[in-house]
Amino acid sequence: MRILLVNPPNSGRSIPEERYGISSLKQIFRGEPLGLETLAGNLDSHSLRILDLKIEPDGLVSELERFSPDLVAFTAMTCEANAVVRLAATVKECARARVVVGGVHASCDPEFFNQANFDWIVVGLGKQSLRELVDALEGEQSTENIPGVAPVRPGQPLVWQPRNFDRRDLVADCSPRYDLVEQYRPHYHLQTLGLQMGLVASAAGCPYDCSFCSIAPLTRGHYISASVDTVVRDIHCLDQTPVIRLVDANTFGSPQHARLLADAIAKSGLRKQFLADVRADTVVRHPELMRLWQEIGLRAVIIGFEEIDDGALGAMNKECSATLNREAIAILHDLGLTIVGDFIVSPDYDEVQFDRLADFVRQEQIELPMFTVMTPLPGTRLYQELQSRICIHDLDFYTLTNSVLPTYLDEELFYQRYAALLQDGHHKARV
Ligand code: B12
Ligand code: SF4
Repeated sequence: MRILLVNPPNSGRSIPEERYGISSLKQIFRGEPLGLETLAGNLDSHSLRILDLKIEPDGLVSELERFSPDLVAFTAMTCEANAVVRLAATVKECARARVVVGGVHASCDPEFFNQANFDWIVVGLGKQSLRELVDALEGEQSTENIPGVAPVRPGQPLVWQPRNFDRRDLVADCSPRYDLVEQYRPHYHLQTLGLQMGLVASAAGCPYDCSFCSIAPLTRGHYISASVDTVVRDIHCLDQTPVIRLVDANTFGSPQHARLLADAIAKSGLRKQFLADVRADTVVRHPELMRLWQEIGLRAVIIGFEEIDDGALGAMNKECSATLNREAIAILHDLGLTIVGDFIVSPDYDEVQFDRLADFVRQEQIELPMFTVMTPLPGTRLYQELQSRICIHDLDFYTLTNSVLPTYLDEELFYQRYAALLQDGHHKARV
C-alpha cells in the first residue's frame, strides 16, 4: 500500500496582530514530525512518504500527483484542526486515497473530525492502531472493530472500542523512520543555539491530571516508559544531530527509569546535549537525578511553572506549589542548567498580576520564560469548566497566544501587557 503521512502547515490566527498590529507574538514552529515518523516505523513492507507542510506549505497537490497514495494520514494539534479539514477536502478532490486522522486533537475531541472527507479517526497512541487498520485494509477485512480506531459516520455519533494502552502500543522493536524526513532535516534547528535538534520519545502520557492539559487522552491517563534500550537505539539513529529534545510530556515521570536511562546513555558513549520536560516537584525530590543527567549532557529543562501562587496552582490541579517551584529553580541554577519556564497568563489577569509575574521571572532569573494564554482546549477539564464563558470557538485561534474568553482588562491593554512579558523575558534569553 502507498501511504502518505502529512504534517500540517504552521497554523493559527493571531488576535493581537490582526486587531492591534502587535506582530511580536507571531512565531514559526518547526520540529520533526516524530508522531508520523513513529507511525511509519511500524508500517514496514509498505511504500511510505512523509510530507512536512510546515517546510513546504504548498506541497500537497503535487505530492498527491507524484506519489498517488492509497491512504493519506494526517496528524493535528488543535490549532491545526481546521487546516487539516481543508487539506482532507483537497485529498478527496485530487486523489482516490482514503484519509485517516490522528494526534492530539483527534484524541481529545474525535467528534470534530467526524466529517465526510475523513474515513477513520484514531484516538490515542497510533503506532499499533494504524498498523491494524492498514492490515485490515490490505486483507480487505472490516475496519469496524479495531480498538482505538473510529470509523467516520457523518451525521451520527462516532462508535468505537477504546484501546487499553500499554507498552505494546509503543511497538518497541521498530524505531521511528527518521530517514523519511532527511530532506527536511536542515530546517529542524534550534534558532537560539543555531544547532540542529532531533526529537526522541522516552515515555508516553503522564500520571498527573492538570485541568488545562491535553496529554491524558493520548494514553487514557497511563504513563508508559519506553525500554532503555529502545531510547538509546533511537538516540543513535540521530547520529549527526548534536541536540536531542526528549519530547515526553513528563520526561522523568519514573525516576527509576530515568536513572537507568542515564546509566545506559553514559555507557553507550553517546555525546549529546539534551533538553527535557521536568516537573518542579521531581527536581526537588530527586536533585541527584538532575545532577546525573547534567553529567551526561542535560543542558536545559522545560518546566511548567504555570502560575506563581498556590491558589491558582491548586485550581488547575497542578499538584505542585509556589515554594516547590522556587526550590526547583534554585537547584537547577546551582547545577548550571538552563530553565525554559512555561507560565500561563489568565484572561482574568489585572495589571497587578501582570506586574507580579514579570517581577517573578526577573527575580528568579528564568533564562527563557515562555508565556501562553490560558486556553480551554477541547477535551480538557478546563474546557468543561469554562465552556459557558468561551467567546471564540474557531479553533484557528487555539494557538495558546490568543484569549478565547473575554479578558478582564481592556483587550488591547491585555495583549500589550502580554507582548511586553514576552519582550522583557526574551531580550536576554539564552538556552
Ligand atoms: C514536538 C512538539 C511540537 C513541534 C513539532 C510537531 C510537529 N508535528 O511538527 C513543533 C515545534 C512544531 C510544535 C508546535 C506547536 N505546538 Co507542540 N508539541 C510538541 C510536543 C512537545 C511533542 C510532540 C511529539 O513529538 N510527541 C511524540 C510523538 C511520538 O507523539 P504524538 O505526536 O502524540 O503522536 C502519537 C499519537 O498522538 C498518535 N498520532 C499522532 N498523529 C497521528 C496521525 C495518525 C494518522 C494516527 C493514526 C495517529 C497519530 O500516534 C503517535 C504515536 O503513538 C508536544 C507535547 C507532547 N509531549 O506530546 C507539544 C504539543 C503537541 N504542542 C502543543 C502546542 C499548543 C503547540 C503550538 C500551538 C505552540 C504552543 N503555543 O505551545 C505549536 C503549533 C504549531 C502551529 N502553529 O501550527 C500542544 C498541543 C495541545 C493541543 N490540544 O493542540 C502540546 C500537547 C503541548 C502542550 N502545550 O500541551 N510542537
Ligand atoms: S501539564 Fe505536565 S504534569 Fe500536568 S498533566 Fe500535563 S504533562 Fe502532566
